[in-house]
Amino acid sequence: MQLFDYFRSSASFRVRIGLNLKGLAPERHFVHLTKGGGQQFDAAFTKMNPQQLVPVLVDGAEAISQSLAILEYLDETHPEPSFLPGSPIDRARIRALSLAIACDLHPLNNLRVLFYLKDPMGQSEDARNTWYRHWVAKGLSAFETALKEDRRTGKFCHGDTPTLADICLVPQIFNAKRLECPLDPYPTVMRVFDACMKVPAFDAAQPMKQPDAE
Ligand SMILES: N[C@@H](CCC(=O)N[C@@H](CS)C(=O)NCC(=O)O)C(=O)O
Repeated sequence: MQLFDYFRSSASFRVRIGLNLKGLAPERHFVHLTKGGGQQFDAAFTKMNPQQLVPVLVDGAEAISQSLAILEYLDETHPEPSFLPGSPIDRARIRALSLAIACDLHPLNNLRVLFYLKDPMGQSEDARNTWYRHWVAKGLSAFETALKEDRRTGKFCHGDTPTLADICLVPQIFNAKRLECPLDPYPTVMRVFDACMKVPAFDAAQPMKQPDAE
């Protein structure tokens, strides 16, 4: 397998965690998202992913985009340890937590959205940071309530082993820290984050431990 990723990309970070949890080490290809206007716009990469977004996982002749599709593919092809354990209702909760971050929070703060706010929308860096922190606060505050008020929350988001929900949460917290978003209001989220970061698969996947880190 081959992974096309970028050290700072949180969607790529999700996939790196998933690969580490499964004990898989694909060949790595780094796609710099800003150098020379962004290597995600190169013709060869665009052919693999017309969305021009990382990550992309190539398995044999097939290129898979979308981090959650990649993670579910890895889970189906390498079932242990499971990212979606338990009964259908357990899996529904894990998916709901994962999608709250991957579909509702993360896209609003993506690089191309922030760039568009700058040009052509003409928003200052302060205004863009306000936008960023607003959506992080809204997303994490709901996530905190969902974790705190559910007895199925354990050491991790759902039970005592890492699931897809933790894989989505951790990169989002790294982003929030980088943009100096206040995290004190989310003690349950941060307890789970700290537990995840003690797991070597999460720790080794973090941005500054990647070969392309700057
Ligand atoms: N829903 C996609 C999101 C992928 C995504 O937004 N990737 C970002 C990095 S985290 C990217 O490639 N951005 C490039 C750009 O905005 O031009 C997934 O989960 O894979």
